[in-house]
Amino acid sequence: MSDNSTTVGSYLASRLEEIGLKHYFAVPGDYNLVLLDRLLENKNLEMISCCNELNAGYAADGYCRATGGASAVFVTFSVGGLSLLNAVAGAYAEDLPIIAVSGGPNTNSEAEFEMLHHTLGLLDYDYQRDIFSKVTAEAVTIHDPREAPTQIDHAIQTALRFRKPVYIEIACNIADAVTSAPNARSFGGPTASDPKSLNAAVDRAVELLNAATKPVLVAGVKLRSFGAEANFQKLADASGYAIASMPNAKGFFNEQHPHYMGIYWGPVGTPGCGEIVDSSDLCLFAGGTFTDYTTTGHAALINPAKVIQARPNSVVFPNQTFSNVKLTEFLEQLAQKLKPNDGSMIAYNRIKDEATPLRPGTPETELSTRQLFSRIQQMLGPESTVIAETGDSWFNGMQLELPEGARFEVQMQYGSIGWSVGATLGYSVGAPDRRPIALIGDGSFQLTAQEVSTIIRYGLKPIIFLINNGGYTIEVEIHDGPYNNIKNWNYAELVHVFNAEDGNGFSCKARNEGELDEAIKQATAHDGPALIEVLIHRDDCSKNLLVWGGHVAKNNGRPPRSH
Ligand code: TPU
Ligand code: MG
Repeated sequence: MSDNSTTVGSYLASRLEEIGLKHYFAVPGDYNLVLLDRLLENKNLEMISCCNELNAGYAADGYCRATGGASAVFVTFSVGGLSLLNAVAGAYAEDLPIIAVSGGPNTNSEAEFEMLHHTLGLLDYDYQRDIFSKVTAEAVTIHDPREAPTQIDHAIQTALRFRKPVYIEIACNIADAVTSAPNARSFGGPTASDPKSLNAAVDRAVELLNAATKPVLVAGVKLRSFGAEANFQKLADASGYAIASMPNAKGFFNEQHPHYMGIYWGPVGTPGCGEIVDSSDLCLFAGGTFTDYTTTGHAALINPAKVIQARPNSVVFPNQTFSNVKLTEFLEQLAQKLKPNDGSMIAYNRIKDEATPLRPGTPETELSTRQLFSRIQQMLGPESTVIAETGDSWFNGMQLELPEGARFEVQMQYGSIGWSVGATLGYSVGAPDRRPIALIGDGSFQLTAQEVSTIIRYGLKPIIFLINNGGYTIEVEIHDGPYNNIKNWNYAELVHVFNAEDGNGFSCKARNEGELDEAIKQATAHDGPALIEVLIHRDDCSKNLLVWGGHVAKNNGRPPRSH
């Protein structure tokens, strides 16, 4: 092979390295084995072998969250790809640039109308790419090695620019085919705003916000994906406004900031915070998304006439829209031009509640979620990342007060249970200097439990709180039935199963406060992964879940409209 040529597989590996990846997640199969051989030759990338493709996809999701960049996952055709699909759809919903790569049929198979294993048994060779095209920003099949560099580069660029997953299918006989060596180029993130539109949007916002008496600022989930957290912080400092975060943006703004009120989440938000946002005469939502979940069944009193929405690529005022304005540039310019106004902060200080610290019970006191979360609160430091699975963990996790530097991860747009086990794996790989604390309900854990084995295999060190409340409590509060009961497991014992002869996982069960304190002490001191199974009464859940469940049920239960 000459100096300016390489193989398609090696080309892809080099590009992944160039955009900052140090790892990728994989499950092998005969359609991708040669591709994996080429990847393994790149010593700057490490393969993380997962138990199944869904979990590998969730791990790739967690890796993006940890690094702020892209991630990659490699699977085999159809049996692997379609299993990965749900995680990629989640990444689409959550604006995470996963590069999903599948091996594909030999290029001669299509030409010769061959029936193939792992397929639907039809002479259709494109269906997996077609399916992925719905959940990615770009889906390509590589059949001609000469086209591979253009296709790969374009897909990677698309993922980074739009913060969405992309799908690359590489025919199994093409991974090893010769193509151009990668040439120098850069892969940029989102493009710049249209200057005219940006200026006009900033002028309009300055005019309206400077005229308001009690303006507030709310952080939304798109701030991070679109690189706008730092400029949001600048705007918060410069404006003096009271600041709230939407639930899926928890931790994107420093919770220790003197102007931070709490979580804006309708009736289940931080007491006082919603009242200030809803009574404000003008509210700037930066990167917010307004779903039934983030607004508690649309019970948050958002009045469109008093809202400016800064979106990733546009700014929407009550009666005016400016397109091609990038969120981060808009916030940066506003920070330079707004006149400070602490009207909303003064109003908040008048009504805010001082939290009353919870006193511990005796060592024999049966565990409650409140006591559990007051212990988790004490564990948090600047290096902590809390990963909260769908379930009561959302509501209890949301009430934790994050020290400066601590982070919080939640998959609230997509809400696919089981996500957090894979995401904890991927997050731990992507951020080796942080120690994730994962809050996982028993029901969710049962979907993806085996990936704890991969966490053990690679010696990662998250602390998992497995909350055994005997069922799908969040579902109980939305709509109960016998389907919300689950089979109990000996969750703590699973770690021994996965440890087998060489693993170093620690686990134990905590039934009361004394056992919990001891468990946390041991888990924290353990130099390896830890799982604490906490036994919680089936009816013990946060007040906020009860309220939220009622609102979501009401929203789901609206009768059909008659036509
Ligand atoms: O704290 P808790 O008991 O609510 O959490 P747990 O035990 O993890 O239960 C979660 C229950 C749940 C279900 C069954 N939450 N959402 N669902 C519906 C659902 C089903 N399948 C997927 C993949 N995602 C879902 N959100
Ligand atoms: Mg449960």
